[in-house]
Amino acid sequence: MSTRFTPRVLVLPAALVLTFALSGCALWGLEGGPDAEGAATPPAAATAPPAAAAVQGPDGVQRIEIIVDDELRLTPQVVTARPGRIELTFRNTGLTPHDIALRIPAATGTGNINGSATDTVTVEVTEPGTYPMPCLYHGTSGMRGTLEIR
Ligand SMILES: [Cu+2]
Repeated sequence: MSTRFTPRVLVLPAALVLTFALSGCALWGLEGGPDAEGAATPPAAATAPPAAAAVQGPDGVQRIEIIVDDELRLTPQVVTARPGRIELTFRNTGLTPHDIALRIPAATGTGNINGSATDTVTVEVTEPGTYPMPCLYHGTSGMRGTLEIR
């Protein structure tokens, strides 16, 4: 008389195990869980040394190219220059869009820079100081450069 009941007892635990396994995968997603090398890893600290914007022509404008990438870095992260006109060219070598703000009086930022795109901004800085260049999209992830006027 209990032979009709036995299959149900076996099916229920199997269904619970299957549900648990599937929800476990969905919970961690691509990050892979606590023991995996997941997306929770913060961006690598800047290791590139400061680089100086350089005058390259008769116009006296100091120029430098800054790479922005999918690792949420600016390379170089620290740009040095003398007071005067500085042309900053931001080249996005990745796929992730960025928007670099320039905390410099009277300067505008780049606006959106799509993957593989480039944006050039010229600023005039007369006062020596340290001027932040944060990414408006990834500032909370630490994506920030600095312009040092010496
Ligand atoms: Cu960004």
